[in-house]
Amino acid sequence: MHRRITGKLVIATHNPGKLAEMKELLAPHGIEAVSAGELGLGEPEETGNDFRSNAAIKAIAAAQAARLPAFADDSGIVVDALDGAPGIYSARWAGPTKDFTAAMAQIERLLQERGAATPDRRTAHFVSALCVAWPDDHLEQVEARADGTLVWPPRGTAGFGYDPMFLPDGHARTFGEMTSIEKHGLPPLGLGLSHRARAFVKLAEICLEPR
Ligand code: ITT
Repeated sequence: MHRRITGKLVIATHNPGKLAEMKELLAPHGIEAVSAGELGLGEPEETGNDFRSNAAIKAIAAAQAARLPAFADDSGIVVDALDGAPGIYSARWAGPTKDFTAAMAQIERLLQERGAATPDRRTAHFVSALCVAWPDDHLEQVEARADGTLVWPPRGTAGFGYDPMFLPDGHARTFGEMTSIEKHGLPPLGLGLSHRARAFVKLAEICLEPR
């Protein structure tokens, strides 16, 4: 049985870009959200082997610490020509200073080493695994992806992380050139464009009242 989210929800992320998007996605559903940072919660070690298990680790840790339902996202970019890297290590490729300009340059360097110059050799997808954990250990989990190609040089200053390098299929602008509303691509713009918005649509279907 799926469980509905009611009352207060902890957003279990320490990434400001994700936090802003997760708050925006929740806003129309009238959920009272408080961030892990506001509650002074720590960051658990992400020891899972896939997005789904790392999302669960983060949601469970926050739900236990706050004694409230907690909502976590584990995400990353999967580059086909790099055998799926950086994947679940997407945050780590930016290093302790969270330098995503350097992380994007590293991807580009590896793509060039492999001679991946044309769009068909530069395909990639973002993945978002979302998990809501309750203090009694109940879990709800969903996952979605957004497909596209990697451009160089990066374009746009909106968004966060690898957004300026990612051109979603069927679009002429990178996520870095889109407003967050365009990146979500939710009604009336569409049925979900980003990995996170697409996963959130699935979560909303099972855990939230219709907006
Ligand atoms: P939390 O664990 O605290 O949520 P984090 O940044 O460490 O924050 P992840 O472990 O899930 O989160 O790392 C995912 C990385 O992938 C993240 O740091 C981003 O740089 C990148 N990423 C994920 N979603 C993205 C998006 O929508 N646009 C651009 N980059 C994204």
